[in-house]
Amino acid sequence: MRTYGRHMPRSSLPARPARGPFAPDFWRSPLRGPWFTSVLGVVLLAGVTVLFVTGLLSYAAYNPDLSPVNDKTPGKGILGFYLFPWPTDPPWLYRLTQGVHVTLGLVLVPVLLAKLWSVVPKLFTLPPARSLTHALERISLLLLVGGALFEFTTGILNIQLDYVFPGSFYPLHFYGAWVFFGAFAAHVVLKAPVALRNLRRMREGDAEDADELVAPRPDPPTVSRRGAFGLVGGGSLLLLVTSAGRSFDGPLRETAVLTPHGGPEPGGGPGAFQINKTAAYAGIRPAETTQEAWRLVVTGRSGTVRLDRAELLGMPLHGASLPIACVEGWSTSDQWWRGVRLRDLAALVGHEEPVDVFVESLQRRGAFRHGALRADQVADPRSLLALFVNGAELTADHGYPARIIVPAAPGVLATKWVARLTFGEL
Ligand SMILES: Nc1nc2c(c(=O)[nH]1)N[C@H]1C(S)=C(S)[C@@H](COP(=O)(O)O)O[C@H]1N2
Ligand SMILES: [Mo]
Repeated sequence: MRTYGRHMPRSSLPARPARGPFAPDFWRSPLRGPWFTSVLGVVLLAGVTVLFVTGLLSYAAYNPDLSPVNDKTPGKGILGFYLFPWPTDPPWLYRLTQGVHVTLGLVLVPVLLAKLWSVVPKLFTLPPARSLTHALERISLLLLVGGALFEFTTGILNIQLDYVFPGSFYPLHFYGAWVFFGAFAAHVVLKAPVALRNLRRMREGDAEDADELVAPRPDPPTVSRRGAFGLVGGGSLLLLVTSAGRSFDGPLRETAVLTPHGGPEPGGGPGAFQINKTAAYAGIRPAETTQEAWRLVVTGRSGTVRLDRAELLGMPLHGASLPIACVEGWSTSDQWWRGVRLRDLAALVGHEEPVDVFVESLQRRGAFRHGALRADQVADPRSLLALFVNGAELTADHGYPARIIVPAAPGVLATKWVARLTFGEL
């Protein structure tokens, strides 16, 4: 005798009972259950919220509304609503927010994988949709799981593989974040009450209700629930101690064994801090940076001036102690920069009032050879066209003859090998 489901018209029924992963008793782990899933869910609720907020902050830190180059998502429309001018204080702000974003993202990987494992039988329930609401719920789950995998994958590829998608990572990770977080928020609204009830009930010692997550015919346990949490937590801890060092330099940086440092290891001396792209990689020829060849071209309201290195050294020089903090999550401690204030250069071409600037490098190809800074960044007395670092001339790899350094700005805006500054409303 075949048995038929009660709610289904006969015509659409499978002729045989569900087999393989679609059969409820295919899933045997005694660990699966509402409590296991709820604990992981609550950890992700907190963690993903922090990831989303620090991600939005990183987006704002890029000055995304400044044309022509920083605005990489011109079609963002209403998704740009939260934008605010990224401040220049405290100077370590991006170091903190982006360090947290990347390190936490890595640390949550085992939790995310365990959570997906804990609910995987649900992906195989038949029929695929019982009703319109059920169909909508399953579509939102698809967006949730797909969005999570997409965001974690693009994020990890970006920090591990040295920009596999230069330029395109930014819009992908940006729009992916909105899809993921939209589905995440809907999921939380639907599931948080159940998850919290599950946790409370377990604390009070109640048995678990029968639940679709609980295996109907469980195998004997090979690991306790506590052991499984230990495995997940241990994995997270391992990722933490092998990646948090990227936010420091010196011996702590050496502990970040799992994470590439964004470029070759610098040697000793004043330039001994993280190098993102070397001069050779960026195609900077030594002949174009000599005293004879290099000129800084500064344009503004009153026209254009060309300055050689000697003329720049003749302007008032100022110092500032500032870190480099990359979107990849690594950062350096404060370096001692010395150079000409950006606001003095603006004044030189007729801008006494705070004004935006468009920065161009000698570099001809590749990402990050342009950058746009906002008027308040230009106005800050610590914002420099740096000529020296740690008491010596900039090294070629750190941007000789001149580079931008701005407090709290992401490393990507600290343009190296600067050739041209154009002041004016952007
Ligand atoms: N011209 C140019 N400037 C650049 C880059 C680049 O590739 N080209 N990389 C930027 C990025 S992404 C970072 S994080 C910092 C790294 O600076 P550092 O190599 O001196 O540590 O330089 C920035 N300036
Ligand atoms: Mo960077």
